[in-house]
Amino acid sequence: MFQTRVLSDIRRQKIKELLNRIGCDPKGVEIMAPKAEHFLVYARGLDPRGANILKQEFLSSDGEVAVSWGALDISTKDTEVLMMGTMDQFKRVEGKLEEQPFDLPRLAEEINRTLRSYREKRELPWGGEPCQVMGILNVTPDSFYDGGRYSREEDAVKRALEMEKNGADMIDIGGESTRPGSERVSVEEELERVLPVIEEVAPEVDVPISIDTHKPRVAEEAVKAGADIINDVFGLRKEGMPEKVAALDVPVIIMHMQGRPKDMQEDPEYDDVVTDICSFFYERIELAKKAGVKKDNIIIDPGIGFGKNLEHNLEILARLDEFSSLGCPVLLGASRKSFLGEILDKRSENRLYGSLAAASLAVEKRVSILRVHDVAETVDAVETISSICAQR
Ligand code: 7PJ
Repeated sequence: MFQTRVLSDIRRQKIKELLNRIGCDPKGVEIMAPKAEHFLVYARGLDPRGANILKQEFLSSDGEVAVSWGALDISTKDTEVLMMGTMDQFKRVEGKLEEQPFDLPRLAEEINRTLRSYREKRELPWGGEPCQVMGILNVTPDSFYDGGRYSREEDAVKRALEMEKNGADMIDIGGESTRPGSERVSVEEELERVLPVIEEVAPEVDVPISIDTHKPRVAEEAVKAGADIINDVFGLRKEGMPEKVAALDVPVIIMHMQGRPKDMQEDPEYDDVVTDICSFFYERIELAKKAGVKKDNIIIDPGIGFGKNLEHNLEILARLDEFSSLGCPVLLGASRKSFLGEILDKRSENRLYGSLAAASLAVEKRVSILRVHDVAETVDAVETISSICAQR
């Protein structure tokens, strides 16, 4: 028996260990390790002439590029492409593209940056562990799971301290529910809800506090009161928000939402849910940078349940690692959300185990922050999965 088997998706270091164990020459290990890592890289908006050169370059390195028919006979203005190859082939092609026309040198740079972002460990702006837990503290009367529970200030402070004790790496304070069908509240109302809580909590806890708001005035007052991070579920769409975030110079979470909370769950539609959300992030990151926000301060979040049906949410979760190609830490908020209710046929009180399953998958798929209601349980899940993933 040769005892053949297909190997798991192991990372660079493990591949090198395996080659050493087989007894390869040390030079051979360096040459062969990049041939053992395979990638599919998608790009859009290529000039069809450039796409044809790209295909030739990959083919001459024994890789492959899928292009549209319209790109082959130059009948379209631009094309999507799917590049397929080993790390070694990507490196070789990148070198050759530097000499080519049709914006191919810039494509080479983007491929290089994308592969680097995807493969490298990501740092959070405030440092610490690679995967961190954000505890949710809603000071709203109407949030779907904890609405009304922590609206009194002393209850909110108690809850924040409890989450910190349970291992929360940050606390997210929100004064406006964004559940489907919810209505917006005024700036004054939101400030009245969150400011006293931030002022009470900030001096008591050692972990950063984020303010869940899309309004520039609330963001500013909250930071003055002691908040360290802005969590914007509207993705910097409120007028003046990008400039405000830049001026405050704090980390910001840009979340994707299709539509508005009032009507976002009425038949949401995408061409390809992950591609469409990534396009949104590319556009928002550019806009934020133009307004003066530092790239290192941007965290992205695909926004589970915000203008997405069950199938959309599941596909986002299955392909979560793709978002780390953008070079920003990724946050996931799946805790007790209604997609779990749809899968399990359970109310929000009984969705803890489903939430932990989603959180565990997210750790494996390179997510940097998990926004959750159940801190102690999630911290255990994160530590377990992180220890396992460190083995590959
Ligand atoms: C999210 C959020 C989320 C971010 C809410 C709930 C609904 N902020 N705020 N990501 N969800 N960044 O608490 O489940 O998924 S409100």
